[in-house]
Amino acid sequence: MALEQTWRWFGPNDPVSLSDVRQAGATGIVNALHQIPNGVVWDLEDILERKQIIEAAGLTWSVIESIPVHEAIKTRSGDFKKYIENYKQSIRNLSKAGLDTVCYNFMPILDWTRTDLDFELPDGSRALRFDAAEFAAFELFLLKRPGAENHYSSDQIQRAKTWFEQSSTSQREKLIRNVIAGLPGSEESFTLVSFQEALDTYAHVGEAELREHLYEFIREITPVAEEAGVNLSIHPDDPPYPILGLPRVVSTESDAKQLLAAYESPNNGLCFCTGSYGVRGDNDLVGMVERLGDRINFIHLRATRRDEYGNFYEADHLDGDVDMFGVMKALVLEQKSRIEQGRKDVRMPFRPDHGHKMLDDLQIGKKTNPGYTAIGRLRGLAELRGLELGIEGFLK
Ligand code: CS2
Ligand code: MN
Repeated sequence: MALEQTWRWFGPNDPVSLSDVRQAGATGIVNALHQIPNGVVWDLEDILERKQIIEAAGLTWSVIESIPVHEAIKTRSGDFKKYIENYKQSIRNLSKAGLDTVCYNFMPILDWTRTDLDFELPDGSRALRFDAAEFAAFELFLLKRPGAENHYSSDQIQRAKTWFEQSSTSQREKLIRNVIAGLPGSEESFTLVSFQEALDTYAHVGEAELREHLYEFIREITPVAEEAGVNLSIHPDDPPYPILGLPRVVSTESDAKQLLAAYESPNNGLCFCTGSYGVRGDNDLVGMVERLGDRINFIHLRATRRDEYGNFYEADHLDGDVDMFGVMKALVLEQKSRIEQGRKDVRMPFRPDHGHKMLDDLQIGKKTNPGYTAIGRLRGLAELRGLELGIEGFLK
C-alpha cells in the first residue's frame, strides 16, 4: 500500500490540464468549485458535473480543497448561522456525490501570505518567499495600520524603513499586490482601503474569541460530517503566527490538539501541511505525525527554509528545514497501523504543496499560477514518491 498521490487542480481554467496531472503520475485530484461565491451552498448538480470531468480524464476527485469558511462564521456576526447551515448542506451534497474528504482553513481574512512570488534561487528557478522586513514595510508604511508599530522591535522597524526608503514605486505596488491581491486558491482580493476595513471587523475578535468560534464551528459541522461519512481536515495558518494584528489559532501542535479535542471524532481531523507548520522551529513535525497521526485526514508536503530574521522561502521538497524523511516514515507507519486496525480511511491522500517555477514554466508569457506550476510540482511529487518507495521497501 502507498499513500494516495494527489494534485491540486484549479478547474477547467487551470493552465495545468488533467492530462498533465496524469502524466505527472498523480491519481487523485484536489479541487474546489472556485466559481461558487463564499457562503453559497454547493449544488449536487455542480459537484457531479465537476466529478464527471475529473473522472473522464482517468482520475478521481480525492479531496475538496477548500470549502471556504465565510468571514461571518469566523467573527460570529451577521448571518453566520445561515452560513453554517449552508456549509452543512455543502458537506451533505458532496457526500451524495460520493466524495469524502474536505479541507478548510480558519485564517481571518487572508489565506496564505507571501511578499515575493518570484524569488530567484541559485539554480535559476523561482520560489515563493516571505520577507519579514518587506511585510513590516507593507503594514507600517503602505497600509499604515494603526498600532502596527507596537508589534515590532526597533531593529525590525529599521529594516522595514531601509527597504521602504530604497524601494521604487513599482516594487511597492508589487508588494501590495502580492500581499492582498489574492494568491491561488484565496477567496478574496482587496485594495488597501477595503483591506483595512476588513481588518477592522476583527477589532473585537481576539485569540480567545477566534478559538471559541472555531471550536463552535467544529462542534456544529462535525456531526453532519459523521453522518455523511465525510472527513474534515483543517489546514494550518500560513505563516503559522498572528499577522496584521489578526489572531491565528491553528499554528502549533497545542492548537491542533485543542481543536481535535473540541470534538473527538475521526471526522474532525487535520490537514497536515509541513510547509505551514514547518515555518516554526518549535513545531516538531515528526512528533506531530507520531502523536496526532490518527487524526490526519489530508497531507500537504513541502519544505521551507527560514533564517534568523523571520524570512523564509519555499525550498526543494526534500531540502529546507523539514525532516521529510522522518515525516514520510511516520506517515507510512501511520498508514500501516490504519490497515492493521481495519480502518476505512487508509488512502491518506497527500499532494506536493507548491513547487518552483522552473524549466519551460519560466518562459516569458507562459501563464502559471504562483506555487502551482506543473514542472516544479512534478519534481516535488517524483521526489516524494521515491522517498516513500524507499521507506516502504526498507520497512518490509
Ligand atoms: C495554500 C492554501 O498552503 C497551501 O496549501 O496553497 O491555499 C491552502 O490550500 C488553503 O489555505 C487551505 O484551505
Ligand atoms: Mn498547505
